[in-house]
Amino acid sequence: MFDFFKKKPIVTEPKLDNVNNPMLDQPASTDRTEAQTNLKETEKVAETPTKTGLFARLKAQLTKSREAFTSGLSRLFLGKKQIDDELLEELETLLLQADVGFEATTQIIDALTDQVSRQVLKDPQALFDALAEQLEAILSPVEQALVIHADAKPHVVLMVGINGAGKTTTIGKLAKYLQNQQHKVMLAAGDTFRAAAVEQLQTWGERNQIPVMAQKTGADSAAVIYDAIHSAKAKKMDVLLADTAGRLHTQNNLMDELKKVKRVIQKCDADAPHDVLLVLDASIGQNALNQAKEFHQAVGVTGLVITKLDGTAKGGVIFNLAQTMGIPVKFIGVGETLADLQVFNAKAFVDAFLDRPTAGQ
Ligand SMILES: Nc1nc2c(ncn2[C@@H]2O[C@H](COP(=O)(O)OP(=O)(O)O)[C@@H](O)[C@H]2O)c(=O)[nH]1
Ligand SMILES: [Mg+2]
Repeated sequence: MFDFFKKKPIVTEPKLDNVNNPMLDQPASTDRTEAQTNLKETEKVAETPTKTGLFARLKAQLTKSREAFTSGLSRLFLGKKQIDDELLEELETLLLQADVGFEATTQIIDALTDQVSRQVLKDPQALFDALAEQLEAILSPVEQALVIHADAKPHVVLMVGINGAGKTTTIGKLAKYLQNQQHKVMLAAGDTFRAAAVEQLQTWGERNQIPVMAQKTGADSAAVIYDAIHSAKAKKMDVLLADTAGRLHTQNNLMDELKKVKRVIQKCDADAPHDVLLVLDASIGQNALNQAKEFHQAVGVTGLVITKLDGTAKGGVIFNLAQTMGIPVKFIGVGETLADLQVFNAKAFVDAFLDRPTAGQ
């Protein structure tokens, strides 16, 4: 699997058709120069994607979630000329199976039933279009981009989430994204529990010329981030992305630790953290909801990053999260390369989820 953090220096002779395809894994070698060249190819993809390219990528990466849902939909509609109660009931089951969740499903089905009874919807195609509208209406309110406060210097972003959710990977992608927007970015290696975590961030920072503030494994996470804020202030950084340990949300002591990190940060800057981004792995489905509730209660989450939407059929959980939590979705992760962090766009997501063409395609 391609992982730009863990990846060892790469390839001696890349095949021509592999050069621009960061999704294709490459055999390891020790040639550092070639590795860097190859890494740059990966990064180029992040810097210059067109709108059409991004949509095509999103659509390709959402294949599993889409196929699970739309194959069921086409079976429902097969041979149907009219909309009846049975069709709506089956649609309800399909939405629940797709992890859309009880509340969002109920809202959708109620709205569609109402439109059918008012004879606004006359055939399955009209129902499909109305379904798309409803799905978009659920996601639109949570489509809120990350806004960097220009006067914060630094705008502190605390990344939280359980082990393996994709925090550190997302920090790398986000750092690149913000750098491309001309922000000066610094990273704080706040995951001091895992020996490899500090190194992972440092190596990546070195490769990408992004400063990383770190102490040794076992250091106090709050202290690392506190020092990093001071340093970022002195260096007039625009953004500080702070990594934290992947803590199990059911372990109160770990939640307490996060609360402490937040308290300590506030001693440095009363407005910080300016954002607390919760990274959620979409492939855990409904469990994402419990995680969101617990983290939100503990540290007040300002935005979500939903990762691993590629390779899972549980992408529908995003509707569930939007409907029940209403927390802004800032970004989605649809793969392991730098280009695979996308600013969340409700319409593009629904179009990719339902396999509808989108504007500009
Ligand atoms: N397929 C896929 N893998 C991802 C995505 N985001 C992260 N990962 C992988 O998930 C694993 C755990 O990520 P990591 O950032 O170390 O998680 P952390 O423990 O929360 O810091 C790594 O192998 C990442 O490459 C994503 O959007 N898609
Ligand atoms: Mg990590």
